[in-house]
Amino acid sequence: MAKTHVDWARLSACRADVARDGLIDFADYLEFLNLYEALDPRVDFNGDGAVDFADYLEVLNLYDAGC
Ligand SMILES: [Ca+2]
Repeated sequence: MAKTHVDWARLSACRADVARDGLIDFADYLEFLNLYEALDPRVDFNGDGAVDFADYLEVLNLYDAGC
């Protein structure tokens, strides 16, 4: 799978980089799933105070969009 390079200046705004390594790749998806399963508030991507399927859909959109 190809990796997408992320400009470090934009990293703080790149929410799809869940693993915080500067790349958008499968590691981010796996990290998201770990946090999602733990109901970690860091993956409340839509900011509604709950970790649920809407956040899963949001991260897929962010992942597709890249940074
Ligand atoms: Ca949410």
